[in-house]
Order: sequence, then structure tokens, then C-alpha cells
Amino acid sequence: MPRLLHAFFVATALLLATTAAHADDTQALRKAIAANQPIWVRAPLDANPKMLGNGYDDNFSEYDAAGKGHRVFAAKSTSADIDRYDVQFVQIDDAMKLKAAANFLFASAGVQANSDSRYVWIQVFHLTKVVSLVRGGAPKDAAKLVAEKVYYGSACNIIVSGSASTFTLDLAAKLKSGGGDLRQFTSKYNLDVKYLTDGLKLKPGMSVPLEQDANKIMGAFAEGKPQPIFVEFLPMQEMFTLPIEWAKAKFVPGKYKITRIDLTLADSKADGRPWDALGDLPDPMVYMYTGGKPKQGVNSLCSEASCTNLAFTRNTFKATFTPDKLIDLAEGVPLYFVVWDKDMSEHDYAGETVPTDVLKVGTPLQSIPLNVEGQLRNFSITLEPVN
Ligand SMILES: [Ca+2]
Ligand SMILES: [Ca+2]
Repeated sequence: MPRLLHAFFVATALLLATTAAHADDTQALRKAIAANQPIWVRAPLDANPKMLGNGYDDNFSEYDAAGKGHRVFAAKSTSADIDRYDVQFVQIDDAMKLKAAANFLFASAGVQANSDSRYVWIQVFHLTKVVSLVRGGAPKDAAKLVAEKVYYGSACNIIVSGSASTFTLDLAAKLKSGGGDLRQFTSKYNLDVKYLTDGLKLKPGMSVPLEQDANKIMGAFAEGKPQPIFVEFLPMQEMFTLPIEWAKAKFVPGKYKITRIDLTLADSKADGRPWDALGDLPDPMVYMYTGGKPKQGVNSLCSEASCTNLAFTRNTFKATFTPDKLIDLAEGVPLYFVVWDKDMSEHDYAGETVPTDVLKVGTPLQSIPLNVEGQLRNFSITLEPVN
């Protein structure tokens, strides 16, 4: 084994020993990795089809303690050309994935593998060829893992990391769902971002667009000769590893931005008539009341001090709004939403939500479905903490 690689293995082993001791203390459940569940690693420098069929231990080492290799299947393979641009988000949520990333990726990218940090590995790639093992007959030897495929092409590996307390499950979900500028995203949420390219050369005058958009990223580079970018391992049989827990973000009183509202209205008004003349679709308008239902009741004017006219759109049963409205959330203060079908005058009442203390039921950055009444079929809001 190359000396450098060996050093990574030792470092990872130490890290995992710490994690394991902690896990035993808390009686953490082990997580199963099924025999058909592929494990991708960034291709090592010497990756080639001859490694296919080779046995590896759960540290991804092909040598046992005595320095002996274990070939499980003969290195017989087939090659297929493909042409696939894609982005995959790998949330590092178990010790096996952490080992795979730490051994083959982190050190080259200048990322420390640390049990107090959480990591997402964004794989942006163009696959041009896959060479796959052809398993001939029964296994000739025993091993935990078998090298199954070598993927060729070019890739930009992006590693986003942060402390376990700030890089929460919800933030990872937001990272996955949101497009946009990764540098801005990571600086906003105190995350770190590093990247490592394989088979890509930056075009003159371009800088690496740290974006979630694969086309933008790949567009900044000239693709070189296709080279091995990923190696896929398969467990010989079900394996077990320790989960890495991701914290769930909690709501605390403070300032939030309403970043998104989704609502759906019934096909007709409560009396069965169409929303508008000539069967025209409704024009949903959303009023928000802080503090629950006003004592004097609601009307279509939004004249109460606690009322905000939040959103409006024309001719649709189903709407998504991005109001980006700032709101101060205090404990025990319910939010209450009323939806009207806006007309020239005398708007049609459409429905309302049950007043809800969202601090108690929801999670920041995740859609919070509220209970609905009237002709409202569903209604959800998404809130983002504002520092
Ligand atoms: Ca109407
Ligand atoms: Ca209409």
C-alpha cells in the first residue's frame, strides 16, 4: 500500500475507534449495509480494471494483516460506453461512508475527517464508460468487499462540512434541494466547502463555480481524457457499520423568514359553484394573522393590526409562494392563515388553517403542514432562521 494512503487508513482507524467507543456507551444501533448496496469511492490513482474481482477489507485495504491479497473473482470484465451527466449528494451518515470518503477523498481535498463534523459529498460528474466485473462462478476466496465497477469520465467532487451542531439534517436537506451559489450558502451557514476535480481542467479565465447546478460546474471546465473517477464496491454479504447521527435543527423563538408557502384549493366553492364566473379558476390570496384568530373575526380587508397580506396569484387551484417575509416568532404565539379567492369586490372566502404554534410542531427549513378548514385542501409554510 502506498505510504500516504496507509497514513490515511491509520488516521481513519483511530477516528473510528473513538466513534465506536462512544457508540458502545450509548448503545447505538448498528446499521446494516445490504449485500447489493453499492459503495462508491473516489477512484484511487492506480484504479484500473485489474482491480475488479479483488477482495477488500472494511478499511478498503486489499491486504490482510499478513500483507496477503485475496482475489475473490477472476478479473474478467465488460466495458460499456455511457454518456451521463449527473449530480449525486452523498450524506455521510455512517462509519463506512466516512471511511470511504476519508480514505480516498478527504486528504487530497484538504478536508479533515473528524467525528465532531458532518459531511456531504456532492459528486458532479460526466460518466463516459463503465467497466464491470463479470463474476465467473463461486467466490474463490473470502473478503468483506469486492471491487465491482470502475467508472470513467470526469468529476468535480465537492465536500461541504460543518460542525455536528450546526450542519444539521435540515441544513443538509436544504443544501440538496436548493440551487444556487454554494459559496454564499456555506458562508451563510458557517459551513466549509472544498473541491477536488478529476479529469477536468479549468477553462482560461474561469473560476470554479461552486454551484449546485451540474451544467454550470461542468461548463467551467474543459474535459480531459476520460479517467477512472469512481470505483464501486459491493459487500460479499450483509455488513454492519455504526450510524453517524445528524442533529435535527430545533425551533427557538426569534426572527425567521417565511421562505415558502404551498397551498391547494378545492375544485369549487363550498356551495359547489365554480370559484369565478364562466368557470374561471380561483385567485388565491393569503392573509397571515400573528396571535391566532382575531376576536372580532376575520374579513376580507385585512384591516386588523395582526394581519399581513402575504401573497397573491391568479387563476390556480395550487400555488407556491416565496414571500420572503420576516417574522418574529415568540413562544405560545400561534400563526393563523386565511385564504381568499380575490375578486373585483367581495372576495370569496376560501379556507383557513387551524391556529398553530409552529415553534412546537415544526422544524426550521422544512415544510410545516398546517391543519386546514373550509375549501383549503392543504397549506404548508417553510421558515428559515435569520441571524
Ligand atoms: Ca371568485
Ligand atoms: Ca380567476
